[in-house]
Amino acid sequence: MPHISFPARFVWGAATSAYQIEGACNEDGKGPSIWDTFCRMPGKIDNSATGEITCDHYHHWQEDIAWMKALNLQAYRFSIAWPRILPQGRGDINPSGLDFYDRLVDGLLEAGIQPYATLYHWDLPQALQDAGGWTERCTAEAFTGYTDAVTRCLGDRVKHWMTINEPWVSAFLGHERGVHAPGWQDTGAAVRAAHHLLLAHGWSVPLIRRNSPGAQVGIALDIVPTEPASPSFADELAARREDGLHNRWFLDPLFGRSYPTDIVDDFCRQQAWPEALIQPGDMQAIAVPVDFLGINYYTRAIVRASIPESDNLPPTNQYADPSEWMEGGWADNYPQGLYNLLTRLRDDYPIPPIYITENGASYNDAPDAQGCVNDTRRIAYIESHLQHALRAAQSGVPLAGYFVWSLFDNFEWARGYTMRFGLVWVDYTTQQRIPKASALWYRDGIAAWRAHHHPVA
Ligand code: IFM
Repeated sequence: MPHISFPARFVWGAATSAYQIEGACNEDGKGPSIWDTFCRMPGKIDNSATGEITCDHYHHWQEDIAWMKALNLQAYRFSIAWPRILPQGRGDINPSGLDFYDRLVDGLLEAGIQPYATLYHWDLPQALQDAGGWTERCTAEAFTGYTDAVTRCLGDRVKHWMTINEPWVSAFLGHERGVHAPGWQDTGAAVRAAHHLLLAHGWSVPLIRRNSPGAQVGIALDIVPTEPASPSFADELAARREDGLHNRWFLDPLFGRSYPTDIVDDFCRQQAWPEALIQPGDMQAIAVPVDFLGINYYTRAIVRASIPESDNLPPTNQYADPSEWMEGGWADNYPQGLYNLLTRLRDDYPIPPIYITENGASYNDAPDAQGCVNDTRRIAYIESHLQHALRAAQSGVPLAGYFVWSLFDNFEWARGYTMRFGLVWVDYTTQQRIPKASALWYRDGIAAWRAHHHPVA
């Protein structure tokens, strides 16, 4: 178990998000989100699944906190559903929505678990989408009102905040490829959405600090290390471009370098660079210093110039060894990529402390005759990624914590319920939870780490 080699102040956790686990989509005054709408569009989600019930965490949150405690988690990363708090996206607050998170946070703290809250994990209120959603600057303005409402209420107890989860996914999968809500296929719209997501982040950080004194504030990015499929110049160039589109497009402005010019040029050539997108003060707002950077890592992208750009990213990773593919051919298991990306961040950017805010694998092992879920491949995945994270930490990357994605099996967006990422298996009919072998392994690793570093705690 690699846990024990991590430092005494390391944080061990697991992560989820609101739409993926809560259910209760129409309860207690919650407004519809773009995912409620998207799930009703024919052909968008495998087996026409929805997040209407999923793990029903909204009603099982007390039991779920008991599971977290039983697994020795020190921290729990969850997201807050904007349409529960502001059903219309702005305006009147729905007190029942805030109450839910108020109780959840109190419950976590009573159980000795630190809440790590994400403000936006993709469930935009539909009312804002009806007015253009993230392609409009006013959505970033509305986000500050939402941030203010949430952090005024929870800021006394939540001391770790993430503004936006994976802005690339929200902007480009949602507005360019059309495979996530809202399902648009327009590169210019994706560029606009990306800018407004970053603005929402930048404008919110000072607000959070005002309402939550002493809090640590960051953003969670999905960084995908890109590798050329061959040493050819064309493949090298294509890999560099993919890195620009996916990684530098967000890292550069967050670290004060504005948007990468090679990619801006590409967008201009495609006539996808929006007029008057950047207004005075925007880039300074986006570059507000953060207290930590959240990194979500799953896999790499192996890039070949001769195939269409959209085929170069996971889920295909067609040049990787198929024996390393995770469930659904989704991505290949490539732990070395985590070391590569962490050390690259250390070398290329003035990084603050880093949390791995998501890392995990989709393997669909089910309960056996004895009711045990023996997910040995997930244990191997997490163990090898921890080893590479440790190597990176030992070479100077300021690593502060690690969150498994996910605590529970849950609604995996366009893939519905066909992929299971959880440490805890969920029966979506009975809502029974069964900790998998990986959950027990993770629990024991944290216990060993605690016994080693904090013997009297
Ligand atoms: O389930 C998602 C999560 O919502 C965001 N990061 C990647 C996970 C696995 O696809």
